[in-house]
Amino acid sequence: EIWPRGDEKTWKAGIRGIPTSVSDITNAIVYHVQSTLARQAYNLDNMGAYQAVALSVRDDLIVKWNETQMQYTRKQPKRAYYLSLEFLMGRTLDNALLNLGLKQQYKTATHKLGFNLEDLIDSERDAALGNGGLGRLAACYLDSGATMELPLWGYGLRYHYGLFSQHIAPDGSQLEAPDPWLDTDNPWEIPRQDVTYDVRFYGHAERIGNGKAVWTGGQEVLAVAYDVPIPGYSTNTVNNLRLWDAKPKRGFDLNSFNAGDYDRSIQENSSAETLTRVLYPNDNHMLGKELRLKQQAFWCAASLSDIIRRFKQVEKPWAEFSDYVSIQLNDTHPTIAIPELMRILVDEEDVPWADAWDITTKTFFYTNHTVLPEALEKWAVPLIEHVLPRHLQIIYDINMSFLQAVERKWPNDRDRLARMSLIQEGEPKQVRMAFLATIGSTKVNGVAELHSHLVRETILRDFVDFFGKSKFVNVTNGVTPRRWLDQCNPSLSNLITDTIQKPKAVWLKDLTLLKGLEPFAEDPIFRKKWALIKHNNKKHLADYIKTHLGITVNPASLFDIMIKRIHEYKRQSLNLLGIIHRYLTIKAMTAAERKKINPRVVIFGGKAAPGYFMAKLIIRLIVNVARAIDADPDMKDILTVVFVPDYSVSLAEILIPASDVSQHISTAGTEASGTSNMKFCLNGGLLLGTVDGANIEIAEEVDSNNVFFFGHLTDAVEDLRHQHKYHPIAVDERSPALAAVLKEIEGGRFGDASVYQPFVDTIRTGDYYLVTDDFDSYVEANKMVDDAYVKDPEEWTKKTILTVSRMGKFSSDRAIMTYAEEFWNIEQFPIKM
Ligand code: BZD
Repeated sequence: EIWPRGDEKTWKAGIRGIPTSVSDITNAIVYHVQSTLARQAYNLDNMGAYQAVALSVRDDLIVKWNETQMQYTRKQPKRAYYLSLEFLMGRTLDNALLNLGLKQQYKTATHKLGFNLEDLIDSERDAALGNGGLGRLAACYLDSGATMELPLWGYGLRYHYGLFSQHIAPDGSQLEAPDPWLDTDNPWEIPRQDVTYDVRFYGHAERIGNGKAVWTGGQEVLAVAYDVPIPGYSTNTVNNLRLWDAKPKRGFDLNSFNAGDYDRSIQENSSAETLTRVLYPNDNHMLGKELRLKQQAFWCAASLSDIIRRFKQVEKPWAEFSDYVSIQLNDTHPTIAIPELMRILVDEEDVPWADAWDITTKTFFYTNHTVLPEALEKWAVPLIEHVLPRHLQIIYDINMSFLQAVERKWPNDRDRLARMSLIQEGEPKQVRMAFLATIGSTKVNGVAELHSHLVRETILRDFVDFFGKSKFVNVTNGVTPRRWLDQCNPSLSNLITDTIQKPKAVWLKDLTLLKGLEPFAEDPIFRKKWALIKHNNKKHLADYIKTHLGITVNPASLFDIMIKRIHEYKRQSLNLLGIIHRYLTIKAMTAAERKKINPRVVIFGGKAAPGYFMAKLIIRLIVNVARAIDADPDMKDILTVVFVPDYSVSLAEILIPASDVSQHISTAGTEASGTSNMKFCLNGGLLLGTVDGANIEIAEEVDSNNVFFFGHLTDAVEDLRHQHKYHPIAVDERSPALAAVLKEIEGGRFGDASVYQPFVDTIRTGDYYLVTDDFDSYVEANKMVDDAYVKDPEEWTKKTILTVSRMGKFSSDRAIMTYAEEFWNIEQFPIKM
């Protein structure tokens, strides 16, 4: 190897190491205060100190990031790429310090400079580049990929506005405000003005024979890379999350500008920049907007160009592409990458169609996250034709050869051809993206056992018949124990370390070692320490609620938490109706009876998609029920309901460690997995849930004695829905208790009844999510929770210890290693420094 320029020794002498002594760290911070921020000690506030600290940590990350990327480039291991439209990262500073192993040093260093590290950590704003579970899963997987020392990169979009922030209006309804998170400097990204690609939209595609075509005209937009370093925990690996920003290709149209047409000259500009303006705030709902399709195409095209440029450095034939590259599709959002890779291979690289298809299908893997029909992506054919004319041709060609193969297998089965076609007939015709992702991939996976089973039995049944069972597999989701235990619940993490006698750096990377806690469930002294930690976490949450909402909650109460996107299928409604039932029951009691009740604090958090009327109405009713209960002196210290506005990753880090019970109560068969259920259990909260998603596997691991299950099972749902539709029975008959609750809402107890009538109607008629059917058993399950919590606190604590000790399976390290070994065929690649 030849040193590129100058004197190697001089270069190497200048290369920065990672300062680990407190004095080197304070020097680095002061340097950034003085030079980068141009500020001084006397005018430095928490925000400024946060920035200086973040910049010095960024320097450390970059050292390891450079080393990691250089070693990948030199050795060329096979790499995997995680394509996700969402990465819900939350805050970075605390996580980076813990993963680098520098938190203690920074604590001392900032203290010496007159600051409290925890306050600085709290000054950071969340990177909310995702809606919910799907986006947060992507973030956990990046953490695990780096921690497991895998050559794994993420690709996404650099949205200038993250998920909207939520406010509550005086009448209780949700108000949305934009989230301009990049307005304050973002130290966690490295702009790469040198890494850019052109992406084309619109224009004209002309076939030139042999399956090839030429695509010209239209609009060209520039994709610019921004790199976000992803440090592994206690390793040298720092992987990369590459986010694309859209820029106009030419600054502005000089001709129109000179002709005095200023508006026109900047039009192209703004249309390019709109592309990465904002994250779409819908989860589990398909919205057929042109801009969304352009976002998908822009991100897929840029990412593939980048991956291919890297592949070309190894100078291998195209046939070996999938020996160097695996690409995981996070839901169908990046499905357009399949025809895009075909386009590059066939049109630009002269690879014959059949070979190109072989390469493509070996490269891609598809994760499905939902079986809800309204969430499955379908794009109108005329829209694709307009925005991506060449991709539509390719989709038609793929469909043609696929349907020919189906026809060979099942001759003259027209129904089957219609069912399996990538194109759904209708006005307009639509492209079924889940089908395209399925036929273009080597493996298709669901995210929990039940969900994967439903994928095989329902939406992709015909495809299982065609391809065989082995292509359709399960990888149960996981969560990173670094953020979701060590970072958010340090006291519990420390107690675990002391108890199982394994170094933290060992058990946090092999979560099955939590098993070592199990014997201590029988140790009363240990239980006392354990329970005290929970109590302190509840106090911490109570402080937050007091400061931010002015509501007093007693940490001695049972803390019952439900935090997730507001959705009818998730059934916040069931929780709310259960609360009203509890309220009415307590109202009917004598003062003496009330004294015996175990006080409960029910906490909700979650955002509704701005266009989702019913979800927003549910928020409004929650808030107004909370207010009515708060205003009722009879409920003091017995029942409190809190809606925590603007739920986020950083709020979850306060809420989750403080729960005694959390609710995961979706209609059976609707919640693909759920991941917060895992986080709660990992922090010693128990589940109140339906037999759905990953709840089932959690119960299998921790023992169903330690989970409060209720409600109908998945296989009953279809019949019940049929009954509601064709043989409806009044709520008064199905559940008198629920009927009484609905009457209170309709009687105006929680404000103008007419406002809430549309919500009540969803339950009275149709009841698609089976609230009526599950209500009574839900109330029963809540009684079991109360009894277990009050009657035998020691037994309760035992349950929580046993639960934590058995949560090893749900580490995202296990999940990412499954993807690495069984899908991507990539190997661990430790970085030596
Ligand atoms: O994905 C969620 C599922 O609902 C959960 O059950 C599951 O645990 C997680 C992770 O697998 N799905 C989403 O969060 N989906 C979205 O956020 C989304 C966003 C845009 C478009 C469609 C869906």
